[in-house]
Amino acid sequence: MRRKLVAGNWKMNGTLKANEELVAGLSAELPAGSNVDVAVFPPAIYLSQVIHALSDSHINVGAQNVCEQAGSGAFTGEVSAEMLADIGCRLVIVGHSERRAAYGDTNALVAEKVGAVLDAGLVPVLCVGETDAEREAGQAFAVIAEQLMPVLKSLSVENLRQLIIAYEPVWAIGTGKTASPAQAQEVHGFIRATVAKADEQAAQEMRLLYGGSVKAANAAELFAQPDIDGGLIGGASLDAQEFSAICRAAE
Ligand code: G2H
Repeated sequence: MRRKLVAGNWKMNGTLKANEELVAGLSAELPAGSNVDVAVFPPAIYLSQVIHALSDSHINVGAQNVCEQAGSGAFTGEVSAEMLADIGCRLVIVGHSERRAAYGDTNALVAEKVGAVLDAGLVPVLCVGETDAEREAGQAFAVIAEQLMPVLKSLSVENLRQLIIAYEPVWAIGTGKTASPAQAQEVHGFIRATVAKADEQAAQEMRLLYGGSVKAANAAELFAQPDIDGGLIGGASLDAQEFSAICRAAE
């Protein structure tokens, strides 16, 4: 049985004060002992604040991006996976569509970042997903296979078994449009079958998250699908009550 994971991607949102309130709300709303794993991904500058605030909590903290270069060196403005591990991060989102579209995260670079995250002992949450035009052209599976391939090819079986994949159709991100549970399940089934070609056990154990305008009102139906093991939540993760309701929908 795969444990469900609900992950909150705060994107470029937050202030010291707002984070303190959000984390206090989550701690109050989400007591330990649930059968759902929960993680939040604040902006890099607030990671230490949130890790400290959640130090006694079951809620994990992750980063939204990472440098593909290991360790330290002359890479101005970058943060390495080892640095994230050093401050207590547990997970890292890699290849979010916003980074692919605006910051040059190609499939090859994303695969390097996934490797860097694993080498530092952290868990990558690899994002994949097609645009509206690609879906309309019947290219959704081909695009996702192309996004997966460099990662699947570059990882050892042992590392592959650590990976989490999030399917985020670009047309559903922050748009209010959600993939129907059947549409999402179809792609999740495809992703699991693709991973199975590399390693059957990894495919069976791997958590596949759905992301794209998930809210409390649509979460339960999505999470009930056989290959959907939780969600990567953007806008709705900034409201403690709404995010907690999504976490409860995964129980
Ligand atoms: C997709 C998702 C979180 P939202 O980007 O990664 O955002 O839930 O706002 O669509």
